[in-house]
Amino acid sequence: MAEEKEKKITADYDKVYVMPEEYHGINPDQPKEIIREKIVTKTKVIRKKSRALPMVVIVFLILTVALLSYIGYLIYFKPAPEPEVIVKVIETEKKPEEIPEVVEPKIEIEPEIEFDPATIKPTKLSDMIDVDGDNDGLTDAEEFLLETDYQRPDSDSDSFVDGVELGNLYNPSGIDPAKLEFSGLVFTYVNPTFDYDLFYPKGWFARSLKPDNSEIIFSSPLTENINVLVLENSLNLSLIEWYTSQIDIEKQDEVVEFENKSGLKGVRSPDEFTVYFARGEYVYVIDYDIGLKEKASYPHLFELLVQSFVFTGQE
Ligand SMILES: [Ca+2]
Ligand SMILES: [Ca+2]
Repeated sequence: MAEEKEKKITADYDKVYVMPEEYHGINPDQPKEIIREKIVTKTKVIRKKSRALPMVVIVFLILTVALLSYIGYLIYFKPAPEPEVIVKVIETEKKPEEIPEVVEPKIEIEPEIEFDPATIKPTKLSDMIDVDGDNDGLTDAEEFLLETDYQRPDSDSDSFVDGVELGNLYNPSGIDPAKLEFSGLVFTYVNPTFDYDLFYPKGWFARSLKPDNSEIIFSSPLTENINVLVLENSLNLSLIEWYTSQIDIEKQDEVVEFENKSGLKGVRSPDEFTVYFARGEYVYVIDYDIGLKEKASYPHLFELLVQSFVFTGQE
């Protein structure tokens, strides 16, 4: 029995010996257990190798697939390069040091003009009269309102020049009606509170600035105004007394008195822009305001108000 086993092992050995080289190196003279153990060990190694081979192939395939996937990713999903225009913008962008320095415009400040009394414009009304083309005593602006011929001194050919006629409250634009108050060229303003009347030219507007009618403004088309104010004179001073009490004592010799066409005595201011009348406990002031204008367009119409001013009612 043992011999048969040994023959069989020997036969197996012969078979093993012609097996692949993995079985080389087994000494047939070694004890059979050792030979068997080596054979078993080698067989396990071969089996391990036979199992490791597919794993290598699988890993190789996985790596290959991964590599191909990465290549595909690089080909199809590689981020696009930044647009060239951005690069150009960056290239053309000026460096801070290349930005030209901003030069602020120089502002020339005019020196303040020192006040010099010698340069003051003349303040006397008679020195500031506007254009009077035909030299008839009415400015061109006044002749427009009075419908006279600004190129003919005697518009109605009655031998009286236009300015003289107006100054005497006559109609300079026609013989009939001769009186200015009936000509339609002027209106009569009646103050119901302080009892006075006066003429003012058509085309002007009369307006009370205070509820008690103590301040009336007559507005012209050329932003010139005539104001008529009523002031308190509670001491019932005469006009001269009241006026001199309002001005510096050294100027009291300059008081200019006059009498208007109604026979009313008044006082003119030295600059001729203001006239004063007085009655009872009130003083009446007629003031010509030309604002900032250098020429007075309506000086003779201002005189119309002054000359036509009259008190009404009882004192
Ligand atoms: Ca004239
Ligand atoms: Ca005339």
